[in-house]
Amino acid sequence: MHPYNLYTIPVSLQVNFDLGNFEPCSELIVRNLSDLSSIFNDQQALQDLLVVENPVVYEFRYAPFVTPVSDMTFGITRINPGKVGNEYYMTKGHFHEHPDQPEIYTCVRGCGYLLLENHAGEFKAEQWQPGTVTHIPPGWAHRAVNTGDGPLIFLAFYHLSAGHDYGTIEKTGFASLLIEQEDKPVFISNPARKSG
Ligand code: M6P
Ligand code: ZN
Repeated sequence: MHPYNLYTIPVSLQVNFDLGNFEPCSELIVRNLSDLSSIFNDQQALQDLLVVENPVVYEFRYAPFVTPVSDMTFGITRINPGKVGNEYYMTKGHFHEHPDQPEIYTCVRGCGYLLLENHAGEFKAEQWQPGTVTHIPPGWAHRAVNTGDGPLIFLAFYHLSAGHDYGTIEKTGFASLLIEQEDKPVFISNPARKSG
């Protein structure tokens, strides 16, 4: 049994696209830099930053609209602007636990990229600006990267039961990193990449 309310009658909530939140909201997850230490390439830069502070890298809020026969879920994520060394702030990234589960992301503020990789190691990067909608097919790990000076905010639509598998992509790392060079985002192959 999951702990969520049952929504058997229609219900609405109100999103603030500037702030990247919505009301009413009961489920909030905050990821600070110390929660994300394994995903950044420059471990020295990471340690140097953590000595000074432990900033919020991103927050996500979600509303699980669970009924006895369905579990559509709405989420909104705000990634703050920032870098670790020259690598931009980004989400942890995950596969879905259930291999038949897709997801739709919609960028509403800021700019960046969605990095995607499947189990065969095929890599794709989708460039984002407000209004970009990306369909994530089943079997593709997904990570959003904020390459802008302000927050990157995106909506997510998925089934709660899709689940999060963080471990698989964490083991190998994504094939490419996004770093800043001469004020521009540049893809480089991940030096810490291990074969899956
Ligand atoms: C979106 C959805 C959530 C996800 C969140 C943060 O809102 O895909 O399911 O949890 O982004 O991403 P991550 O779980 O990779 O940290
Ligand atoms: Zn997902």
